[in-house]
Amino acid sequence: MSKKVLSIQDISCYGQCSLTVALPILSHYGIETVILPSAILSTHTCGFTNFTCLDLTNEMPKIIDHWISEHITVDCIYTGYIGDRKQFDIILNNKHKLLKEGGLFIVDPAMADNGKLYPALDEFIVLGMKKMCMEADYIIPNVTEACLLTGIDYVEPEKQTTEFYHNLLVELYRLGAKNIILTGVIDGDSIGAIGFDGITRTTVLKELQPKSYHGTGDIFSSVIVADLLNGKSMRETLHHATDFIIDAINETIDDDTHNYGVKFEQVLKNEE
Ligand code: PXL
Repeated sequence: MSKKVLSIQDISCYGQCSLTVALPILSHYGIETVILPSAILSTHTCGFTNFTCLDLTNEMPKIIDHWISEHITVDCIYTGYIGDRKQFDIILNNKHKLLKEGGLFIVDPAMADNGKLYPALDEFIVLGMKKMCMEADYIIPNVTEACLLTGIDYVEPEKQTTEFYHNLLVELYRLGAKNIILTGVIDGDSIGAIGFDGITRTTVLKELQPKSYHGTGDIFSSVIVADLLNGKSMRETLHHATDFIIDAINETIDDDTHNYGVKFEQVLKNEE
């Protein structure tokens, strides 16, 4: 039977991130999607100015209450970018009502990159993401997010060591997350991710790409969510998600007009 995922994140109408990438990717891998949009923005908030934002915090409990009255449940709740701190309690207070028994709560604490919080966010978002990570079955932070969640000082990529990554993983596990997938891990000319379940570390590294793009974190997480629900192992999942990002960058890199996201659609097409 096909699995059902509820994805809670914003709709950035233009810019290839959050729900506009999660939905096509999950659907492609045979997952039924349910969405709870946290806000509607004209674009994402990095690299664009004067973007519009319609906050949907007040609508969220009404949508959830209707689902509960209809006995709607899902196999997984997958959260991403959250722009309003009031939404964390709404999600945490309702997640057990919406998740089937044994269902997965997967948190991508999408809030920061390259040592900095995204422009529209503040420390209350960090606190809220931390609360969600404490209850998660899987969390998928990048190195900057892992530092914000643990209080470990961020250091530039050239200074990041195996020990630094290990400390981040151990501290994130101590927070309460059952499984951690740390992304954007660098080793010389390689980049990738480390999975950690409290005992075993699974490291997958591939060739560092010449350019980085916005939205690749959301694509990475969406592939991971799909693969985990489809029963793939941590190692298979990490290989697939890192290869997917490399392929998407290669599809995009020759087009100078396309710098707001990556052409992940071509990768899905090539996988058919
Ligand atoms: O890709 C993460 C993301 C999602 N949604 C919005 C964003 C960002 C990152 O900046 O601005 C609105």
